[in-house]
Amino acid sequence: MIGALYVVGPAGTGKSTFSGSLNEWLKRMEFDSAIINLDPGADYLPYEPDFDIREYISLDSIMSDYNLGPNGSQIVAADMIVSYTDKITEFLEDLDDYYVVVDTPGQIELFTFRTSSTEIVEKVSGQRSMMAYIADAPLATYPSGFIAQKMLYASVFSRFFRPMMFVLNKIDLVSDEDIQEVKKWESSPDLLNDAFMEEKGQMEKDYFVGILQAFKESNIMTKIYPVSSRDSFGFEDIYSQMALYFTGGEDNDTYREEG
Ligand SMILES: Nc1nc2c(ncn2[C@@H]2O[C@H](COP(=O)(O)OP(=O)(O)OP(=O)(O)O)[C@@H](O)[C@H]2O)c(=O)[nH]1
Ligand SMILES: [Mg+2]
Repeated sequence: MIGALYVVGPAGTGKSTFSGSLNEWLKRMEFDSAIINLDPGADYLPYEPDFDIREYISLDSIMSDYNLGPNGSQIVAADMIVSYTDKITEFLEDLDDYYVVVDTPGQIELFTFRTSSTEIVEKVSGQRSMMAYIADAPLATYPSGFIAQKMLYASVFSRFFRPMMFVLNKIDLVSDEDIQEVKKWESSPDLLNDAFMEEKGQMEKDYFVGILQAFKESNIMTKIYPVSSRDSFGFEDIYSQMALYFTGGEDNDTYREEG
């Protein structure tokens, strides 16, 4: 395996769609790519997984075996994933030249906030691991929505300490002007400050100045990756970042332009 990209984020932001589209895009560019589903609770996936945790973990069986409701069984299921990491590494054994995309459980807490998740990443791909945090573009066009998602991104980073991309998904639902605006906030916290004050008013000032200071000092504002997983748009930059990290850029200009 060249490297694994773990796709994380809140429920419904498009993790599975992004995972499937990225896998397809990599294949279209003639890279070897495989996709792993680590969501035991997925009823439907918008792609055909090459490795599927649902073959080993069944939510229905957990519910009846442990007498649990849907939320409790999701947590047990998430915690069981770590017992199957040897199956995943077995699956990866022959995939030397592959990029691997890993779709994670629906709710962010089931992966990011379980103790076993860092162990899963370590066992499956160790240093060859990166994360893509999938944010919701329509929410990010509000300063408060952007900040809230950045804070969640920071909390994912705190857990895994791996290279991460802040992916703004569903950009087909927002205007180009809005995307440019979000990009400006990312590059200039002072503009974000002004936008936030306009949205929320001066009353929040003390809170926000502190948060912004933390963002600045922790270098959490770096770059955003706008994509539409629905329209398969924006994946060149995602790939470039993966190639840069995993291969030092060696692979970087070998993909062929589409069209
Ligand atoms: N318009 C638009 N819709 C999208 C995009 N990506 C995903 N969606 C839609 O968003 C909804 C949720 O997508 P999923 O890929 O299932 O999201 P998820 O984060 O995997 O969701 P859970 O695993 O259930 O938490 C679906 O209706 C997708 O079709 C996109 O780029 N644009
Ligand atoms: Mg999903």
